[in-house]
Amino acid sequence: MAKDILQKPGAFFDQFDRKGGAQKTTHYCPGCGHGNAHKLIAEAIDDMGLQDRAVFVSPVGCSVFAYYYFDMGNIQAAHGRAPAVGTGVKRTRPNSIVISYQGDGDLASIGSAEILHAANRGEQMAVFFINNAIYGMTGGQMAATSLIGQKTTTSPYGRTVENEGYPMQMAEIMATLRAPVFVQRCHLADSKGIMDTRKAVRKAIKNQAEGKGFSFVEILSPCPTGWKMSTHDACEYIKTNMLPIFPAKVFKDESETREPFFREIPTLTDEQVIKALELGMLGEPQPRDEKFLKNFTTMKYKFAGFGGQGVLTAGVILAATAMQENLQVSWIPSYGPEMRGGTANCSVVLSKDPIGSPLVVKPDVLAVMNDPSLDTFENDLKPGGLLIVNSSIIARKTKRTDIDTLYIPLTDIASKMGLTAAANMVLLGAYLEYTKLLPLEHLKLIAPRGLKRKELADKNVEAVEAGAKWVRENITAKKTKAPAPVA
Ligand SMILES: Cc1ncc(C[n+]2csc(CCOP(=O)(O)OP(=O)(O)O)c2C)c(N)n1
Ligand code: SF4
Repeated sequence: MAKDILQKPGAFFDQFDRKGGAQKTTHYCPGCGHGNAHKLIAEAIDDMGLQDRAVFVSPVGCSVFAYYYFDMGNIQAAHGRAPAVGTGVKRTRPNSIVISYQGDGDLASIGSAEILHAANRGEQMAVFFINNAIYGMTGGQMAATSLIGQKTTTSPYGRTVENEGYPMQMAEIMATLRAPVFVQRCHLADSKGIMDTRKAVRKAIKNQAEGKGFSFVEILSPCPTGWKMSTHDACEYIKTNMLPIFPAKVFKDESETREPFFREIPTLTDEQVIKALELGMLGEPQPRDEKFLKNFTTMKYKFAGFGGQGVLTAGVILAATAMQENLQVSWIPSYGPEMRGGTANCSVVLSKDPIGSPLVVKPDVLAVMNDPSLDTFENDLKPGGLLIVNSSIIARKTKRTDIDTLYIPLTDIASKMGLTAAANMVLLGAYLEYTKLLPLEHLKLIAPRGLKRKELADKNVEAVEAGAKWVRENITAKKTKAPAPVA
């Protein structure tokens, strides 16, 4: 005799580990639709034998903790960015089954651009959009999908068309795009709705497994807590209030006619990667000794100036020079918004340990090439830090008295050599000569790399030497801002 075995789908963990004790209940409120939606997805993945390939991208919202439930690959995306994260997963691992799961605040508000573009690109993923017409997690604020007249904490008199516009009909919007293969809206308000949702969930996942493209399933889902209703009334609310505005139906289904498409993983040899990333410019590291690395204290830099003064390149070259000593490095640029006369800056961190954040708020060393840069960053420099001022352009002196300052005519030195643009290399040469942080030889090795024109490469080395020479001739009392260099 056939026997039905009732048990949790295998794609769920046996036990839902949660912080703070409760191990046998979920963190969802009683009557919440997220639990049902999770179960339908887990069953489908399980029945289709896709668990080992599945990657669940959870959103910011009540379902942020989906990784406590789904026993599969899990990534938690920044608010609204699940489709972008899913895109990255799918493109690098085309064999994965990507589940992008989002609430209405996540998908239809903050993430509206991400979902539109992922859908428009036809990313090979299944998107489950849990529309409960409210921000559940944050305590019931109005969502893009809240109904006209719906009272929420941010629409206490009810949503109006005049103030907040119409409820956003995401399934309808998705169906206008050419790329999506399957778009359906369903609901969890009763058994029939749940069974329809079950089928839609399966179709979306099957489509992905068969390479058919982007599937979007909108699921109207009860939020008794946010709506301040009993579970029963919440289900009735979906039927009487939500379904007339958000009809449950298939908006588009080309699952049968679409040609399958399976993206291939680009395979690159090490040589190709090195060439593509221009890592060849670095050459092999030439570390001095273990002691240098061990004693190195983290150094943070800010290089700032006009676009075209080479401040971003100065940061890259310093970071690459430090890599010669096997140091960990980070570099991030920041571009000014103005097309002309704008400022640019970059942050560089050198460390013997992995770098947690590339952001530099309080630099140990600040190099400024123009007046606005000095004005902007002067006060950020750490007390006792080193300020390098391009005195060819900046006439004023710093107001700080608790720092060490070098005024160097960087642009004039570079111009005399016939290459004004090399002021950035003059800067680095002067800095390393002054502090002895890293060997000048490393810098001279790195400075010309990446430049295709041989004469410019030579000029870069010349500029490094000119900067170092200027320090030797003009600065008598050298100060070491860095760990004592190892001879
Ligand atoms: C960048 C950012 N902005 C705002 C928030 C606050 N926030 C957390 S969850 C959420 C909305 C969640 O609502 P929804 O996506 O509908 O999911 P639900 O909780 O209803 O399942 C917001 C605005 C945040 N965490 N991050
Ligand atoms: S607040 Fe709403 S969406 Fe969040 S867990 Fe509770 S019922 Fe579910």
